[in-house]
Amino acid sequence: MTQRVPIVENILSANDRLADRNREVFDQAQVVAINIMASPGAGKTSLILRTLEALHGRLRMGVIEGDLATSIDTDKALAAGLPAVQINTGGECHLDAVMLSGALPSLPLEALDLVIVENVGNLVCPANFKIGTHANVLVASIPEGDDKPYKYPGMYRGVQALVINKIDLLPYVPFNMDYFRQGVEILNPGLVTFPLSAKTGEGMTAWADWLVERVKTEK
Ligand SMILES: Nc1nc2c(ncn2[C@@H]2O[C@H](COP(=O)(O)OP(=O)(O)OP(=O)(O)O)[C@@H](O)[C@H]2O)c(=O)[nH]1
Ligand SMILES: [Mg+2]
Repeated sequence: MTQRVPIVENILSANDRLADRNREVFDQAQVVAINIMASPGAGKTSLILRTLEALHGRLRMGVIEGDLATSIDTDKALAAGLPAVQINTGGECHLDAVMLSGALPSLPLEALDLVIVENVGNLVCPANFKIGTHANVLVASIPEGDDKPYKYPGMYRGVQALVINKIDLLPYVPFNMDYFRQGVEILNPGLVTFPLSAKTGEGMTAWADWLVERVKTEK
């Protein structure tokens, strides 16, 4: 006789329990944590580095960098003066709560207000794993194309804010903003969006203000 074993459900619920524990660790340290997700090259690291500048003197920020194999992004964060910890997923296409819990003791949480987690560049896997952060933010970027909400709905449904990066490229790349926004609105009505350029700095103030407000409300 065969028996059905709900392994996937068990793995996910074990992950969720650990995600709740991570959240408690952040809350005890009075730190707000943001999970940044995006496709490879959308500009997550560039946004984080610009955010550090934009928040100067307003919030104390740290970073957890998720990467398949390298420490390239962590090295950039450390060079910019950010407390940063590296998680190498060993080929996994997303971070999970176990990985995050292993990284937390390496950050000086008591000395921080905000921790930004850069998830692995991917528009599919990270959406399925809670890690214990207070908010999920998706970074879309202009060169990826305006059809991405329609093609990757899971990612667009599960976020509390959307950054539209690389707006400096709008004059050069075909991108119908109305079509893009309609797709977002169907999946996540009223989602707060921040069109910006991590390259030029345009639009960074509204994004930084949202982070400051988020930290005020959660603390
Ligand atoms: N034109 C333009 N280029 C940008 C902008 N933001 C990032 N870039 C460029 O896009 C490329 C990828 O940026 P990253 O910040 O490394 O992107 P990422 O999402 O962290 O990439 P992975 O960690 O590899 O997934 C780099 O060449 C950046 O210089 C922007 O606003 N405008
Ligand atoms: Mg990066």
